[in-house]
Amino acid sequence: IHPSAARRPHAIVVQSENTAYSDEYITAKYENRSAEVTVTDGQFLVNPTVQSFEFQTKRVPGKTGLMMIGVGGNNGTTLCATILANRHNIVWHTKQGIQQPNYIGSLLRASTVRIGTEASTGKDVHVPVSDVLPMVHPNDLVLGGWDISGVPLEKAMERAQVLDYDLQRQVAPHMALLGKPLPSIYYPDFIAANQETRADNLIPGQDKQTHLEHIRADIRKFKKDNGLDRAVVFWTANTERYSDIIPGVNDTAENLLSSIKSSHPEVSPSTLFAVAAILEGEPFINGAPQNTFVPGVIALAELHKSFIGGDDLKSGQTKLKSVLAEFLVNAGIKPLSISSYNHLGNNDGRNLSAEKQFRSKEISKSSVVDDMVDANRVLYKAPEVGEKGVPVGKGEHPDHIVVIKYVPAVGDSKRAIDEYYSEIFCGGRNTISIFNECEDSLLATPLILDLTILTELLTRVKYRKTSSGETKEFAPLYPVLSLLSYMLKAPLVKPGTDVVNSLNRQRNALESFLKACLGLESNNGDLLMETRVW
Ligand code: NAI
Ligand code: DG6
Repeated sequence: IHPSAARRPHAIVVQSENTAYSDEYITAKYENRSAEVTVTDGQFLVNPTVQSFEFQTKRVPGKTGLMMIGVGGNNGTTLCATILANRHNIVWHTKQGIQQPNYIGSLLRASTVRIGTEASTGKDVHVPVSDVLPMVHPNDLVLGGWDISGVPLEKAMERAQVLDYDLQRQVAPHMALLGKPLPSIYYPDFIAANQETRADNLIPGQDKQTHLEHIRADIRKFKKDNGLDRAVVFWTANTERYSDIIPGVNDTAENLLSSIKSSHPEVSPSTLFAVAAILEGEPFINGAPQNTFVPGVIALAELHKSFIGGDDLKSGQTKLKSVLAEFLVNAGIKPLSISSYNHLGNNDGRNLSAEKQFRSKEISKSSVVDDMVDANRVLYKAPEVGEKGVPVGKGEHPDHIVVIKYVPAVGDSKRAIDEYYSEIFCGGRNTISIFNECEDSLLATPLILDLTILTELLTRVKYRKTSSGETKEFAPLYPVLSLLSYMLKAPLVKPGTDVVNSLNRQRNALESFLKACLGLESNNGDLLMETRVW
């Protein structure tokens, strides 16, 4: 079945006094159950808590655009070409035979969620995640964006060397209709010097305020020309170096805006794009590892109630690590070292061969086991407690190294090699080695789609707390969309809250949230109470 043929407006209807449907909204009551713990003299006093919420989800997704920064790169062109292949139902020949387009690798379109048990048989019922709430279909996204390289998209797809020739050949005329990327901003200091030869499609001048206004105008024009309700702005351009966080420059919304006015050198292109999207009230997602979201950006997003999410697509090695490290630690096995190597030969690898850009990637790839280690102080010693009870250092941690090398010959087909070396029972040792080989951009593209579609959905969800008895107006969610964490290596979260890296927990959070919007309980599913009792 062609994916769009399977579209149904109301695949799931919840019949409960907690859930109401109108033409415009799904409104659901939800009780958030948790526990508050007080630790005194080695004792944990646990008080169960309940907080009541009401969620209101606008039922009809608006017409949605995806504006990619770096649209002419491997991810950008692969995304455009594969959507076009799906939209036009293009099939192509490979040496294995005929290949159909599909959305394999997309959590939303290719994975399912358990919604309950069948009334007559008691068997589990699973539905595609994309059926839980009304979501935009990827085929319906309007595509566009910017690139510092002015190569037309059908040629840029060829340059990427990701897709089979027969698909490239057939999709090229459709890609040509998307035209040339919009000119972009290039501040050479932020990406590797080896990218300079690509930079031939630039917004003129060096004035950052003018650049900001230009990008804002591009977003407005794209929306107007295509009759869009929403444009998700997505950074899938080269990894930048980290920006220094400088008091007075990028630490508050006000300082950041005035640094843009004075063209301060520490304002990166990605930060400028994020500010443009926020000021236009459109969501901004960062698919690369750099710290685009300096404190001033987060503050600006809060001020404008505009949505942001990031950082860095979690496509292969790190995704596996966020499962394996948790499996080991939760099994009571103690990883002593995790050594991760990878080499690749695409333009991303070339950019990452420069030290500062590699450092950004190293940071995002390294943080992924921290919360699992912190959660198990049986295996790993807690930090020493210093004066006034303040912890000193981070406590015991496995050795963790990340190496990336640029090997042009392998192109987009990244090789990742990992060794997990662990302590087991009574002094034993366990070594797990993994070799993973895969086209990087074919892993990344479905994540860009999931992030875009989920983000659009989350802009349509509003909530109010009802515990206090007063009925307040429905409000939008908090601007930092930490619910997107499943697809991201270094999830951006609400300042002051903990990052969750475990892939399982990230998926549970997302599933639970989607179900909560329908008034469905989330956590009882795996308890399977009926199978535990007579
Ligand atoms: P790529 O190098 O093929 O594409 C990046 C594109 O960005 C290039 O066309 C370049 O000309 C353009 N660009 C650079 N600076 C720009 C600017 N200021 N404005 C507009 N365009 C600009 O890289 P690829 O493979 O598409 O990856 C994109 C990003 O996604 C990289 O930062 C990479 O680290 C990140 N990423 C990729 C993953 C993957 O599996 N492919 C996974 C995780 C993250
Ligand atoms: C080399 O590490 C290139 C990177 O862009 C990665 O391919 C990308 O960040 C995906 O990383 P991971 O760890 O999820 O496979």
